[in-house]
Amino acid sequence: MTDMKIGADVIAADNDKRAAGLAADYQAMGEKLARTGIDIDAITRKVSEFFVAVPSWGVGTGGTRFARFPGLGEPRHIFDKLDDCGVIQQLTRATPKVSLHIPWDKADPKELTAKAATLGLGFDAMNSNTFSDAADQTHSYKYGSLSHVDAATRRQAIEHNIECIEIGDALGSKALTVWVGDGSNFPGQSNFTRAFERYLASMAEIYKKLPDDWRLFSEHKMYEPAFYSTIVQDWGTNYLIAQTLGPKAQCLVDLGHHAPNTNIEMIVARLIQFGKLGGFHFNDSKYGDDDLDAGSIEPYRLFLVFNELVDADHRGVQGFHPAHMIDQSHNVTDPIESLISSANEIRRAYAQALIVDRTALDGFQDDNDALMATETLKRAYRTDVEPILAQARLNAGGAIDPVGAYRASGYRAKVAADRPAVKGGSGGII
Ligand SMILES: [Mn+2]
Repeated sequence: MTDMKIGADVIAADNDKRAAGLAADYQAMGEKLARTGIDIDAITRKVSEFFVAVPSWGVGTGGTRFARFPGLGEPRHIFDKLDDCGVIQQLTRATPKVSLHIPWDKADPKELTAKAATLGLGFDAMNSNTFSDAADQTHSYKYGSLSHVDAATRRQAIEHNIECIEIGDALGSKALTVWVGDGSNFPGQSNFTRAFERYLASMAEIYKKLPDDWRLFSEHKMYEPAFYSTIVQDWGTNYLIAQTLGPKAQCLVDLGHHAPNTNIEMIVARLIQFGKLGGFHFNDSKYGDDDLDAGSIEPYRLFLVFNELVDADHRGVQGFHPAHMIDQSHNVTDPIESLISSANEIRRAYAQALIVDRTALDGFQDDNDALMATETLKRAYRTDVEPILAQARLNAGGAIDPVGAYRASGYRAKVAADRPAVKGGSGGII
């Protein structure tokens, strides 16, 4: 039984207003692409098959170290969060899976599975949390978790990750992303080598418990919550972890976890070349890990990342199936609208990368024709692929204009009536 949160009539009415315009735009774009030998329907089909997971924590309003300002109708628990994720999927048809964070989303796996099924959702990678203390835990993570100096604290963190695998196994998940806050705030506070040895030994314990068809993701982050050193500070360390642990261990690239101006697309290429690209946390940033909406600051960089992914696909890289997830903080927008918009931006970058003329690009690269090589990328990037994105949504039963249909539905006001208002004021990213 399905329990879609937006009425089919609401979506149909909104689509009706826009259908003629879309048909004309799609037709015109199809003719334009056909002149360069591209079949628009083939691109639309590929876009329809591209999905990005929504993080359960993303549907709540985020915050900064200054404060958090909750919005209306904040989800109270994982079942409310799933309702919100269901809305995003219903309208975009791009986000059929939800990524859970344990212990925040802990609930009976049978109830979670049943609830998700009514919304047409499944579960993506599981996320552990050993960067904050749960109410009932024995040992604190104030000074680290998997790399902690105390063996009992490390054991507790290992057991938590193993529990995440067990819960995920019951939910049909196939990957664990290990979240840590381990690091140091002062030079001398932590011995880099010994801490990393302890981290690797802990990760090896977790790796041993992975089912055969699972993957283990580690994620690099240059700073925060520790501000002098973090245990997985860059992609080189991330690669060393994946290489040390074994074939089921791969690296996650969170676009916001790099210094400004870092050539992230090149990191992506390197990880693909050596079989260690596990997937992405999509977001954008201006200065640091601001967790802004994907494509909001540097859409060209997002396109260049997708250019590497499509290139890998084009070259037929074996076993290439990166996981895609959004990981961002929504502080001043309705989180549902931000996630809808981000899912679209991610698909946009993918569609633009799909129309790059790769034969021409190869030729220009071999001829050292830098100008035409870069122009080949720009030509694809400048193409307005919105008709393709909208048509993909429409074909799959979604909305031509998902934010427009969402606003027309009055969903936020409806849930605000059911869910009590949350008082803000405290700091901390949720
Ligand atoms: Mn992340």
